[in-house]
Amino acid sequence: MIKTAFVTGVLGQDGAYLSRLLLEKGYRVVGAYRQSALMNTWRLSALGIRDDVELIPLELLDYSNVQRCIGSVKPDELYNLAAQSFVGLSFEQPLYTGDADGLAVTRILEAIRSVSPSTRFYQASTSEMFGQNQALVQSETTPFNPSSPYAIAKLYGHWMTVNYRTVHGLHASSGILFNHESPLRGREFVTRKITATFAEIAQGADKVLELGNLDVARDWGFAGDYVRGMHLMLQQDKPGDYVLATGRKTTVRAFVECAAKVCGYTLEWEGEGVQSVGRDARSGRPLVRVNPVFFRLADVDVLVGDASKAKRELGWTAEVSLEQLVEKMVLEDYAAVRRGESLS
Ligand code: NAP
Ligand code: F7E
Repeated sequence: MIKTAFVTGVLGQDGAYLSRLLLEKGYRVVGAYRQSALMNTWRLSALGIRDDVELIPLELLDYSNVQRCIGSVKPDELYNLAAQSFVGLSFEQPLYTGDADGLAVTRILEAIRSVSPSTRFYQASTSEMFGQNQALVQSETTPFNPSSPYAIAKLYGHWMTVNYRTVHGLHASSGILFNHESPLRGREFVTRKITATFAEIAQGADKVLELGNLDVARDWGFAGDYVRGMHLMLQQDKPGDYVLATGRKTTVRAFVECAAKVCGYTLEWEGEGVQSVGRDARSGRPLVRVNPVFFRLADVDVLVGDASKAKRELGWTAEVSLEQLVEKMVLEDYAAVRRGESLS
């Protein structure tokens, strides 16, 4: 029997990698995108699966549309990846973020309960839900303390997933994923901003990379590893909540140094805080500086995850190291610039 998977947010980074994985496993993949937006399928094309995913429009803010789409497909598995996923923007668009990232989860769960109760459900939850917290490493038992509208909306979606699991008996799982990146990452996120800008600088662009807080630390993994974990969660007899993370902490500053190194630069830092400048050690040319525009109204200093439950119960671990990830991202951006493409 061919299984059907329904993937919301199919045109995003994770939607593309997850769809490829599911197609490789023989699934029929129905991918939902938001009709109001430009239908930008570049990520599906980059992975060579543009024509293999059945694309349907879905408006997550309209319950009748959500119910009709789920009722007509009746998928075996539904992965809810759609979201306004940029934390910085959520301070400017708190209501939309609350609707798309929070209430929309309830619309999907309610539709599943009403018209397709045997559908297994995956919710894309996030390490941002931990916010500023006392734990050195965060796991499924660490208390949440969200500090952005994005994190608060996601926490609501997380608890509704738990609620529909316990109250209505749905097979509903929540993946609490730490940052995961790839060459398909949007350029608004710090990792891709860094790799794309260095790829341009290394090929002659007269640019200086402008960043916000260089000293925040995140746990960065490769998106291709994380979508394996999503799929594994829905193959378990019982649903649950799982942290996916590498367990390694890296500052933005260290990520920049690593990307610069792939391009043949060694960075030397001078100045503190907003005065920090990173210069090419050989020429003295400034390559990185701080611009306070990129500081958040509230940020989280450090996030690093403990994925031992996922390892124990799912057999999941992150396989790609930070160095391999950075190299992969820089080299793909470098090759695209070389081909004369403007980077997406
Ligand atoms: P992404 O690249 O931003 O993809 C999200 C997708 O959701 C985009 O294609 C976007 O469409 C779509 N979307 C936004 N608002 C929508 C709406 N109202 N209706 C329908 N679709 C909408 O994000 P990602 O990195 O793949 O992340 C996937 C999910 O995991 C997100 O829910 C994110 O919050 C969550 N997450 C990500 C990470 C990470 O590190 N990547 C970590 C933890 C959790 P447009 O392209 O049209 O905007
Ligand atoms: O920021 C700092 C910034 O925007 C990472 C999403 O996928 O992961 C992602 O959210 C850190 C923050 O990702 C710049 O302040 C410094 O502390 O790449 P980011 P994010 O906010 O961690 C989580 C897990 C998700 O769930 C989200 O959906 O880097 N930072 N300078 C900067 N960030 C950006 N974007 N740009 C800068 O110039």
